[in-house]
Amino acid sequence: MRTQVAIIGAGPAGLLLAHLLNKAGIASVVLEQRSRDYVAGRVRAGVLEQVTADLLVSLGIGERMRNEGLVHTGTNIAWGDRLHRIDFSALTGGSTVVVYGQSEVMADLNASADEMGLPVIFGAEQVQLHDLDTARPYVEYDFEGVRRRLDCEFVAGCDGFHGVARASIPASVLKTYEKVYPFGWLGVLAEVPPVNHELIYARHDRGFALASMRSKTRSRYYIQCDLSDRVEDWSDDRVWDEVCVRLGDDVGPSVVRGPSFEKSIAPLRSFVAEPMRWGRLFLAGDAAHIVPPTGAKGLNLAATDVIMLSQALADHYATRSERALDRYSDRALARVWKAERFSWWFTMLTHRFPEDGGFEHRIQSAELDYILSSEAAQRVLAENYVGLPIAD
Ligand code: RFL
Ligand code: PHB
Repeated sequence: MRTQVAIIGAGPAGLLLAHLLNKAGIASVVLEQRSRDYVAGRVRAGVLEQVTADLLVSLGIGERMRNEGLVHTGTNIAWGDRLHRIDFSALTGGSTVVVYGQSEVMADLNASADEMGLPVIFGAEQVQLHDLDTARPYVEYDFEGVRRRLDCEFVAGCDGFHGVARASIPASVLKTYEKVYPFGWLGVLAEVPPVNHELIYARHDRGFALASMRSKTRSRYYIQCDLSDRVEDWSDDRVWDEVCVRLGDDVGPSVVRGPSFEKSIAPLRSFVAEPMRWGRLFLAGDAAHIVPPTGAKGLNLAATDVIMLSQALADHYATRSERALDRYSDRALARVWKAERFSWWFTMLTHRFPEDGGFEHRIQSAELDYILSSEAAQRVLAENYVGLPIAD
């Protein structure tokens, strides 16, 4: 089999790229090791930046998001038993975010890929990338028990943090930066109405909590937990008690409890691999970088990476020039590092750090106090949360 771009991974980055390339008249084949239901069913991101929402609309797959997504014009910080609102719209000249789950985005991307006949191969195992530093790279994989070969001109590594693409770049070329946080997030989904019409990020002495949602009848809550905690340690009652305490006296008592139907623990990490290109291989999304979820940036970064990558490939096929391809890594990384900075900062501001003494705690309180009393500081938060522009 032969194509122009072999895309490894059918998560948000891989499928969005397949759609973008198709729109630009560039052929691709997506190879995904897991099943379609597995990838689409993972409970992950919930907040789309304007640029991500606009991308879905421009690809003709924004219909359900427009009808069912919840547009939020602000967010809230619970601290010192009070709720403080950050008005994105007023602070940024009208920008908003859309609450629409990653599993819904995946369902829309898959349905539209089916309709358009985009080749997406689920169950492609043992993927290996070859000759990436030549003009004729190829990919080998097992499918239905047979080893197969896909010849291509470029490979897009959209295969997440544990994929093969980044690992195919020689260690002498790749530089990685990493920060691992000393806690995790326990997340639950429950069929109960959200406690508030917008998200609430809570800084509490017992640790961080986040009240989010998937719809007007489905809530998503997260609480900071120890890395050694297991899901079995957290009964629903214990989760709800902790959520209520951490959200503070203002909103805690209004939380509607109910049985959770998903409960998981995720570690928090910041990670960047540079460069995001080696020869004919280009990395995008979690394959190149991870952010702690506090800033809601992971899925959005995957979307903006593939916007830039599709532009570079389209420019290459139109002009046969290497210029845009050569610029991809620097251009993407400039935006990635700003999102890394914001996600790190928002995590440091709102979490309890086990090693912190009284000094760090007081500094955190002073910063929260400053932000909540300064319009300039709130604008910085708002501008980063709704998403920075994609620079040329
Ligand atoms: P993905 O989604 O990990 O997809 C990669 C795909 O590649 C496949 N794969 C392979 N395929 C073939 N061969 C191989 N060798 C392969 N190895 C891997 C995998 O099976 C998979 O299908 O990466 P992608 O596409 O870059 O997308 C990234 C996003 O999924 C991720 O950044 C977000 O979910 C992060 N995230 C959030 N992002 C936001 O923008 N807003 C949020 O509110 C938000 N909340 C979250 C989050 C992530 C979380 N967790 C669990 C990590 C909340 C949580 C709790
Ligand atoms: C979510 O709803 O899953 C969510 C929302 C905001 C975040 C992280 C996760 O910052």
